[in-house]
Amino acid sequence: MPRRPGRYASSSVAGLFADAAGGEALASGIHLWRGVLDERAYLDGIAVIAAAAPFRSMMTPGGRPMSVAMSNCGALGWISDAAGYRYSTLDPASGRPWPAIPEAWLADAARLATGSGYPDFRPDACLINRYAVGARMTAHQDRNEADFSQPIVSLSLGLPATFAFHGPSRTGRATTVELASGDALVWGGEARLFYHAVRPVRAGSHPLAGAFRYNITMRRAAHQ
Ligand code: MD6
Ligand code: FE
Repeated sequence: MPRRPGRYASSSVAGLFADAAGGEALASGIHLWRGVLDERAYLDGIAVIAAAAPFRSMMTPGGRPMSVAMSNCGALGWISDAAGYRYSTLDPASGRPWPAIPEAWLADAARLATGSGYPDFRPDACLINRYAVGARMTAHQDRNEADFSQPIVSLSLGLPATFAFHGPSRTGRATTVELASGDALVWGGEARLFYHAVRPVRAGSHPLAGAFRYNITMRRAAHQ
């Protein structure tokens, strides 16, 4: 996993990151790990998953197409349509199960979660967001999961984006952070139900991802 070897050099020492050393605590429950992902490996993995479960623009419950294109892997995939937001074992576009979460992603998620103070994280759902230039995510809470004591591990690839988090209320003052390719965010504890948003992705070109930003969120959607 390491792209900057120093960052994770000692991560095989059990417990070393139990206090989130190495990650940066942006707020209670929000841990940022900069430049820790193998970008090429992740982008290759996304391409493999998208071959089986192509990116698609889902409809909001209100009937508008989302600007972000989505796919999933794992036992459960997050979907949205006229019936609402929920997790589904089947890809509604194909009627088949979602592809499996790559083992390397699960290993990274476990290591990042453990390093951020969540040693028991076992994701069963992985949403992949694809942002073209101008796409954005309006303020929302992630609340379709069964157990809010479980964190979310969020990985950013490709074009950078401004991520804004508010607090327990949508109208709370936003704190913004730039998420670059290779960055990981672990989102849990007091922040687990904070409202957050992604500002419209700015024009640009990433050497490996072109004019796209990808975000991978691994979650525990069902009870353990
Ligand atoms: C994104 N991320 O970065 C959207 N949700 O494209 C999220 O909505 C998100 O990064 C929950 C936890 C972490 C996240
Ligand atoms: Fe979210």
